[in-house]
Amino acid sequence: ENIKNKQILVLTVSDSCHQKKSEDKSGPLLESLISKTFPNIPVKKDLVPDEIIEITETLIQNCQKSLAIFTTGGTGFAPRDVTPEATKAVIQRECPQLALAMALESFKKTPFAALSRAVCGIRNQTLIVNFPGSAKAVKECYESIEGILPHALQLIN
Ligand code: MTE
Ligand code: CU1
Repeated sequence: ENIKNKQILVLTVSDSCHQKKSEDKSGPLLESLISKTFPNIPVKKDLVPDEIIEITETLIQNCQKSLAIFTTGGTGFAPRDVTPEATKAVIQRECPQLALAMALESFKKTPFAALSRAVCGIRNQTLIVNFPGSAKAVKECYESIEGILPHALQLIN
């Protein structure tokens, strides 16, 4: 397929946002950050609850048309935090150093970075990156990998 026709997906994983009990701030923030890095690529948004089946299905359904999928939320230690497990279930190649790059920068900001279990990997020609749920964490983590993303996507395609 033509890389020019591909999108980037921002997937918010949150029970409370899905139930409309809270407003999704991290998804729109991530969308605007990505749009600045990739002004010519359409960025789409989706929102699913913290359910492993819904996360994996959404990841699989979007991979073919997406250069990358960035998730936010569900990476922590709470019983319903299953985004890393859903990600591991669909990726074929893990990219542990990408997660490490985010962790190293995050530790400069907060020791609570240790509470994210974020996973990064590749399914076919799609890069999948987990971010924590808070807008603060999204900004910090995105900024730590922004500079390497264009080359990463170039290599995959
Ligand atoms: N990483 C950065 N850079 N900045 C942060 O504020 N918050 C942490 C961590 N990673 C944080 C961060 C906290 S408090 C938690 S609980 C975990 O991400 C998991 O967040 P999640 O369950 O919303 O995905
Ligand atoms: Cu936390």
